[in-house]
Amino acid sequence: MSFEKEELLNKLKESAINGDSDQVVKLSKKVIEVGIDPLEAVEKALIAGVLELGEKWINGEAFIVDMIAAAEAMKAGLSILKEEIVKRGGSIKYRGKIVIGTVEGDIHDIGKSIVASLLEAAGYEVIDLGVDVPAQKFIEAIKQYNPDIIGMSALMTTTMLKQREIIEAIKQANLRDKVKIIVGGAPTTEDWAKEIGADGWAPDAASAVELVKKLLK
Ligand code: B1M
Repeated sequence: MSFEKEELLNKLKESAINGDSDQVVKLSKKVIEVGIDPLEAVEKALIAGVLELGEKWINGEAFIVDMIAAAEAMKAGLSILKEEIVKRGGSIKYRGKIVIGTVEGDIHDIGKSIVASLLEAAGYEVIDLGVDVPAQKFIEAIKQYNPDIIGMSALMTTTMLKQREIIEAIKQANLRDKVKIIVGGAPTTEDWAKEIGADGWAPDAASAVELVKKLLK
């Protein structure tokens, strides 16, 4: 990687860690201007920054307010880079429709937002229900949008159990055969997905796109 590129990505990462949204937006625009791959900037600067600060927070060297500010800054950068990612994807005709959300009781949305952005870039219509999404809202979204896929993100061992509950609720509403369901989020695994009767699982955003392509082939 050239020195300038490495220096710019490090500055972007530091700005995300410092929760400096203005600087993150400025540097994200610079990344696009100098032709750095926006996906690389998301992975090597924005995600890397959140995880680096996450380690400090878990070890008590950073506080939750730092984490929240970093997450907001990271998402400010993602919104700039996402446009470029979609542009480079170049596709306008939708290849399918996905409703995605972080499950009830869980407000982690960084990973879910990255998955949503990459799916949009790959030419899918994505309806993002946000965070803390109860089963009823997923059910209403199936009726309202008639999506091909429901995607559920959970970041905690406690809230991933909601993924099972929401699949059961979709079954109770006689809608299970209308959609494919995929799950993800750090504590989830392929075995967990199978155990709860999901149609697929992905460990990261890029694999989530491949999984959707496979399910909608
Ligand atoms: Co939270 N938090 N947090 N946190 N937080 C974790 C998750 C934790 C592991 C940290 C720790 O203590 N070790 C821990 C959970 C432990 C457990 O499992 N029980 C934890 C805890 C306990 C908490 C609180 C309870 C802390 C507190 O208040 N005491 C609280 C809970 C709030 C709540 O949800 N009710 C809390 C709060 C927060 C913040 C709000 C401050 C912040 C989130 C900000 C935001 O999202 N807007 C936060 C953060 C940032 C973290 C860590 C540091 C980073 C999570 C993250 O964004 N990772 C996290 C520790 C860690 O993971 N290192 C931690 C980066 C992101 C890109 O990865 O989300 O896994 P991830 O997404 C990946 C893949 O999972 C996959 O692709 C993504 C991109 O590659 N993927 C999918 C994700 N969703 C998918 C969906 C798919 C497919 C793939 O299909 C639908």
